[in-house]
Amino acid sequence: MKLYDCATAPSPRRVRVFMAEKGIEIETLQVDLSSGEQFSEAYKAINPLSEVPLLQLDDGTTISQVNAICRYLEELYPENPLHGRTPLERALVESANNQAMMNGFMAGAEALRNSVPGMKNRAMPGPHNYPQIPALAERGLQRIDNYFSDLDAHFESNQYMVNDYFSVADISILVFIDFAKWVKKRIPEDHKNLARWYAEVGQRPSVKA
Ligand SMILES: N[C@@H](CCC(=O)N[C@@H](CS)C(=O)NCC(=O)O)C(=O)O
Repeated sequence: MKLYDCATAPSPRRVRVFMAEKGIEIETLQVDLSSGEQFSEAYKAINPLSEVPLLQLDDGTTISQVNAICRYLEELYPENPLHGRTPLERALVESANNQAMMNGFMAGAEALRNSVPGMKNRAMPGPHNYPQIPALAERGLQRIDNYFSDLDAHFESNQYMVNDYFSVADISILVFIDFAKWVKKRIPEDHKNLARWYAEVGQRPSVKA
């Protein structure tokens, strides 16, 4: 198995932190997004979506999308489950993880990709070009603020996203919060619950991945 990765990008970091939590080691190949390597014919032959991360199995099968890759690895390495230990936990983790994607990552990507000059015409990742819409960048910043507030309220009475169970949803949110710094959004001073959670999960060795 090989993981196509980019050390500086947030989406593959979610997979790296997940693997570190579970003690999984996989051969990792870097795709240099800054030079546009994702659009090279060689990489497009492996991943027509021109995105990272991508997991390639020994028989050549490829799995794209962070959530699908983490799910597959969870099935292969069931010890220390991060997707839930019971049917209810699995449902709650999936719900929280979907929200992290929609309200966190999509908001951050909207804010970044619709504003920075280096992403002109690249407002969405993937094989198709889309022009930037400045109003979407503005809305993305508002959505980040709102998600920070929602998370702060959640952590008032919960240790992690799902009660006292650390899961893949916490990994997604941690990586989102670090990604939000790219658009100069940090946990506001008065969001004490979110800051408490961030400080706690930030001490896990896996976050360095
Ligand atoms: N929905 C995809 C999103 C992956 C994604 O956005 N990857 C970014 C890096 S964080 C990428 O490959 N960007 C390439 C580009 O901007 O051209 C997933 O969850 O895996």
